[in-house]
Amino acid sequence: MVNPTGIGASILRKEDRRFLTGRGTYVADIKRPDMTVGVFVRSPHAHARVKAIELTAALAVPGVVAVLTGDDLKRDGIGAIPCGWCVTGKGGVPMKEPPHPALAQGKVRYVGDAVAFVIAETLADAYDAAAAVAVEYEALPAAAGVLNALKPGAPVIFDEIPDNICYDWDLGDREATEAAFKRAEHIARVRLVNNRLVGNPMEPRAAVGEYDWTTAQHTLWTTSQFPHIVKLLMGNFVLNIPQHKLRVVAPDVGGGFGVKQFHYAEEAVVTWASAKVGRPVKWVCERSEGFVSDAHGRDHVTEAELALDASGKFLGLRVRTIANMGGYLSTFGPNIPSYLYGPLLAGVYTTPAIYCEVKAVFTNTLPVDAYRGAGRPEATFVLERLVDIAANQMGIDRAEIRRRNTIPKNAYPYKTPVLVEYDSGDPLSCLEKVLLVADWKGFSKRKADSERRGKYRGIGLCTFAEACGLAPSRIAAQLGARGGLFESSTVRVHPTGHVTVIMGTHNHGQGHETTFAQITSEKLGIPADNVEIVFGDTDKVQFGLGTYGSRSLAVGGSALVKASDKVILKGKKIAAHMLEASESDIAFTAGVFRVVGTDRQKSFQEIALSAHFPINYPLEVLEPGLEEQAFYDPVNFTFPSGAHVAEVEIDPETGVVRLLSYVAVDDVGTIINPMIVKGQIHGGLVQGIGQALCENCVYDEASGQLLSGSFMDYCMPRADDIPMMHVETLSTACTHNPLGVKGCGELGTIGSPATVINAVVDALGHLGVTHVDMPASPSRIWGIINNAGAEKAAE
Ligand code: MCN
Repeated sequence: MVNPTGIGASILRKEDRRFLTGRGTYVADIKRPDMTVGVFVRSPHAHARVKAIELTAALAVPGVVAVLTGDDLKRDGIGAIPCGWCVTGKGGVPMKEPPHPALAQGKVRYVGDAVAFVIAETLADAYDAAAAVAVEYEALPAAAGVLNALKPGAPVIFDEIPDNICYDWDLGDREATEAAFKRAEHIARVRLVNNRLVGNPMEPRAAVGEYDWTTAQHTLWTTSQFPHIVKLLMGNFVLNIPQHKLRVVAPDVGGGFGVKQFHYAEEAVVTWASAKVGRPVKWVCERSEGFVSDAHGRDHVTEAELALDASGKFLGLRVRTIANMGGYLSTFGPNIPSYLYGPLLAGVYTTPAIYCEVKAVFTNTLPVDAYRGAGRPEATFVLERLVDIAANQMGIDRAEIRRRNTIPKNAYPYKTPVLVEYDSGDPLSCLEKVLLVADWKGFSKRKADSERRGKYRGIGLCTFAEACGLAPSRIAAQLGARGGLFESSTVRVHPTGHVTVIMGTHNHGQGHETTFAQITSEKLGIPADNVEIVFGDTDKVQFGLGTYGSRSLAVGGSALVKASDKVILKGKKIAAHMLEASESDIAFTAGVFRVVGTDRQKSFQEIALSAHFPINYPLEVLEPGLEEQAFYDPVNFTFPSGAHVAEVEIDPETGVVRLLSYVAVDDVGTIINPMIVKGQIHGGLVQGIGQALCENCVYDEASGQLLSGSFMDYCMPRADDIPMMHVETLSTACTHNPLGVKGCGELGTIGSPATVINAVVDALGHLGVTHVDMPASPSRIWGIINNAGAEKAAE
């Protein structure tokens, strides 16, 4: 009998009952008795020495409670904000890791760097006092872009790192790749920029700190995707608070997209400040403040080449990337353009030799870190642009060149030349399906129709694989992670058979309260409505590592399965006792414990009740209670894959690119909730389409000023920019986790930038255009069309 709320059911999201009725509890909603309000004074300079900070006027503003600076941090022995990942470069040279003080000490290194923290009775008082903080700066020349920061004589951001290079890293077999290029009949080349992005979750970041001197207990409420990691990093490395005296709570969080996955300076300052002033302190980030204080994403400059034989078979891939780290290292920053990038360059292809070099560079910009997809969209973009360029130059259909190079289903497990082994996949089926659904063959007719209307029409294709489900701790540690990346789950069965599941992952839009209830429902044979999912509070949750890298289902869900299996095992012992049978004769299916081959049985509820009323238990072999915990560390990443097709139409008069259709066929293994998976893919697609068509974080190269610091200048995609998208799934089960699942949270973001830009380039192909950098904004496209026109006229 199919379980109507189990695995595979498209049930509505349980959490939407509170979200859609405005009853969520976000950090900004937290009110504590006697609470004060904090505001950060931030640097207007990209690079400057802090000569002096004069606080007299600020302290005289009515309502001010305190003004704290980097000197106070120093005096209190507060540590620097730590980085969670150490990348080792060529020749075993470890990355440079300069200290990151929570409030600037001596120098500011980007516009928005925090210089002082003002605490007052009201927000208005705090703003008045912040305006009265007089900081004397000595402005220094700034290096905003990576190319500027690498120039000889460039401004030096940290005195101890005169070349501004954080690491110079490589991956793959250099010699084998050079040999492949020597044998090549054709070489396709591209030079591209992967544009910098601002995450902009719906809810801006916020933090509330509180200190109870009677118990020496600190509490931090924060907009975080991983409260336990904040507790560990902040408690242990920054504030020196014993772990049992620190509670971190991340209640409802209104989207994170990676941006809330780091330990931020503001969290440490608010926690420290609340103990210092002896009152709770709340900071809520302004929307425009988020532009200069939330870590940014992407920002690569890349040169890449693909070597092919005469038939279009890929022989070798060579990639050189310069990645922007910003003014300090963020929690996962160094890992994104290295281990989350290089290993993805194999894509779904059989390319035998790959060599990738990455220079990570400090600049006078906000720190750069993970943003949905994190490294994988960048790798996919490089590869898929090259594949299109090669196909066009060699006169091979773009679908056909992919077909010729795609890993066949029977070649899995497939070891790529860049570290990873794909356990399962069927990318050719994804490709054929997407071509069919998108009517790839019928495109020329539609193009002719657009031409009749004076429009340029293009079709784009991208096939890709991603690595998610972070991470096997063993592998992550070899790659530089400074901690394990397992996950945990506790299944608590109440006497009535209702269940509370306590997860180490964090739900901030992904539907965990529903899908984890569905897994429990399937495993224990109870309705999903009988299951409550708890997460996000380090006092309620056993240690857990949070949500990012599309890991929650593959890693957290597997921990839940393990804990449920333990509950079933214990249930069998209880059933054996109650039914006077041997434990090995008890079978459990669909919520019923049965003596095999008989009609003697006990329901899950009866077992739960018995566990709590153990009147005649043989206590030496059977403990009362029914609660089990499990920790799960995966043996490998999961490798979802997909094939996407987009069609665009360009108006040559205005340069506006209109996305006409988008078809995605994705393999995410077993699916827990098809509706949630589609929603996740939709959301991801829109974020990738945003990067491709409109989003762009721009710094002035000369001054380091942020030019796109609000929604007036930073263009987010809106509903009317996006057509009805067609998402289909295909399931090849992951072979190494108990559910056979692969992540889906980032898929859309990984495939869509390349798909859309391949379509845009196709639309402009008749003008001789071979590459367009993102975003394909109207001004950029209009410029390309008109320059092409001018060039043609000059011929
Ligand atoms: N799921 C499923 N079947 C599968 C795969 C997933 O039913 N085969 C379900 C899962 O049970 C879960 C959801 O889909 O409910 C996403 O699962 P998963 O792929 O494991 O991703 P995570 O839950 O770990 O979420 C992280 C991922 C990332 S890395 C970013 S960034 C992101 C994203 O999810 N940020 C989001 N999706 C987001 N969605 C919202 N609304 N807000 C964000 O901040």
